[in-house]
Amino acid sequence: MATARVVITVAPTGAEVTRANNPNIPYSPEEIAEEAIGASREGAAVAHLHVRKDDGTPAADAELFQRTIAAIRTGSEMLTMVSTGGAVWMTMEERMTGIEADPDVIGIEVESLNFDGDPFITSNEDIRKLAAEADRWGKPLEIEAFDVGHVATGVRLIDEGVLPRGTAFNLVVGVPGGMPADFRGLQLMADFVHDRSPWGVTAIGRNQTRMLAQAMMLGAQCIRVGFEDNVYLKRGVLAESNAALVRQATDVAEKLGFEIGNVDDARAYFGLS
Ligand code: KMH
Ligand code: ZN
Repeated sequence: MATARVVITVAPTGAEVTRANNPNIPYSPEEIAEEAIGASREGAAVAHLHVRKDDGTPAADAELFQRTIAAIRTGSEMLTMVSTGGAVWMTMEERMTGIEADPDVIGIEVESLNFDGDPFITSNEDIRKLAAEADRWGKPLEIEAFDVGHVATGVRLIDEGVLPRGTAFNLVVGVPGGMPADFRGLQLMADFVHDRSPWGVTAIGRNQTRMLAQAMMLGAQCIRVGFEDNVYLKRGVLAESNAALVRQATDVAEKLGFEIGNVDDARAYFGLS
């Protein structure tokens, strides 16, 4: 049996955690890029990006995305993906600013939920607007699915031709209000993925490592780690960097018998030539 390969995505900063949670969280474009590049040296092939103001407030600013992506590209060949989830309070226009930074991949929400208690809304109109923008820029999308219904909607949008065939799914478990970080939930979400789509898993919080192990055993081709999802290396021990979190994920993947995917594997995963 050929050894399966797993692409690792790093999410260096996100929008919810702050330096009160972990003082090592990067805020400036240069800090975010340095963290992404450090993570790429440990095996991350993709960087999922949000940007921040100097004080750590989530930002919706094309220039910050541009600086971050330019800095990453000077130090790594890893793929860059911009979030269009942004922060719960952003308008869709604000959430879409990262596209102007010419990333390799664009994230897309296809449903709504109470995200840890806050309404996080993505309308049908938003989805179509974003899908059209991604098409105009010639960029692949990654569907961010927070529950099984989101996966079902992603499948329907592909079948209706709103989203391209082969669009990747990121199954996110552990956001309060979404699918819990629980073995039964992840299995169910994976069962619903479109049969021609690659899929990966993001697990928020303390069950992260065991959920990512389950994801790989279920056939996930991509796993995500980073401060956006979890600031601890293990119970009570804050991670010193995103690279440390990636090193841990790499270690687990290799112990389970997987090889770590490189940038070419990441390009194939997203259907990039
Ligand atoms: N910050 C959350 C509201 C994404 O990047 O697409 C949305 C989020 C998911 O982080
Ligand atoms: Zn994100």
